[in-house]
Amino acid sequence: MNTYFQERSDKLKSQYEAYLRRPNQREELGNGLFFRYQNPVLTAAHVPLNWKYDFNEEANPWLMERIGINAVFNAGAILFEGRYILVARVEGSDRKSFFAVAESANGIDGFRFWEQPVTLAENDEPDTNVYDMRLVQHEDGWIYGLFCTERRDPEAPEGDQTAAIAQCGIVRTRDLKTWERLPDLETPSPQQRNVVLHPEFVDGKYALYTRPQDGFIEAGNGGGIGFGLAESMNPAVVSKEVILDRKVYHTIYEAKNGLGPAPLKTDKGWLHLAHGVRNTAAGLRYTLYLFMTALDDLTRIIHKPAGYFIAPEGEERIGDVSNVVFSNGWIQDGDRVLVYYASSDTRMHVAETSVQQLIDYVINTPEDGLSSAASVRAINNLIGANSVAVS
Ligand code: M1P
Repeated sequence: MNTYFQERSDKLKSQYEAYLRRPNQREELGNGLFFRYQNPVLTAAHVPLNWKYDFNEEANPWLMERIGINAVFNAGAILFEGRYILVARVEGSDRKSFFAVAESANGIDGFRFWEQPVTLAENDEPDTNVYDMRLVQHEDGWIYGLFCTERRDPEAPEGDQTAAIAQCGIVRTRDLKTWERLPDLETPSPQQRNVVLHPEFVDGKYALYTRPQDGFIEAGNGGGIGFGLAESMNPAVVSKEVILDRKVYHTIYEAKNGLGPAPLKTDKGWLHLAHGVRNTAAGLRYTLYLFMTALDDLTRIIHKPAGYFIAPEGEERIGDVSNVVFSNGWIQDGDRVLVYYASSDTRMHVAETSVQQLIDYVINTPEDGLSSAASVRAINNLIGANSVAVS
């Protein structure tokens, strides 16, 4: 073995181990809603070296990367057999995404990918790209993974190689190792992204949150986060969608929105985490927001704080698609809630909070008054209440 190869191999391996063993520190003060952590929890640098390098010296004397990994983001999350599991969207340098499972003992650091990425069966119409899996432990006993499957638009002219059709692909598993592919979700809408399965039956049916959209990027007349029922998941057919959370002029969800992970059940209602998208001169800005729906009617929003819950900060603002935070996974462990969010379509982070904090936040934060005057009134109300409190 030549010295160059040996030294390079040793350095790559020790650098990789040191990176994976980095402890993660919680930020000191926070905003009272959640705590950020110092380091991202999962990045392209976590991808095992043997997914990228050929370690055969004869075949690869320069020990060069044979397969490039571009980013790790938008992970579904689940607590499974006491382990914190992320099913991440791993994107290669060829721009194709695939799923890979990573686990950690505490959910904060030490995430390691399993030996191999998920091998996803294909349906009759093969996927070109798959991404953004939402994991749900359903009361029927299966763990479902709902994800976006994307294929080139067959109607697109030859000169247009960007037009795509997005739909909801579905898999289910009991062990996160063997995944059964089910038919794609059927809905009345031309395209779907950000589809989420509700964990409980509703009137004996499967309940799905949808995000109907007219085109690949534009939600268009789709209107917002939708909701529909399906008799079965094999195949899953939603024949009627209602919009439960609409896009609204001059808000953080004026351009589009979409549900994040499946909602958490609390004694006050279902807690939902979603992303909202607004337009800016610098392009789209994605932030995360929360709302709560009634326990007896999943389509009735009972609390919705104004503005965002998490927005990109510092290095989170920069990446392949800058000014984006996106979440499709959170884990509740007793009262503790770990919110896994990706920044700028590049890396995964965690924010730590609790069910009690989230309930307090959604119930007691003023709603969006939808005008500057209403925002000033909300601040003056708070100043007034504070002056009574201190006098
Ligand atoms: O690039 C930001 C996000 O854009 C899409 O989300 P949405 O359909 O709500 O616009 C998705 O491609 C998502 O993966 C991506 O993070």
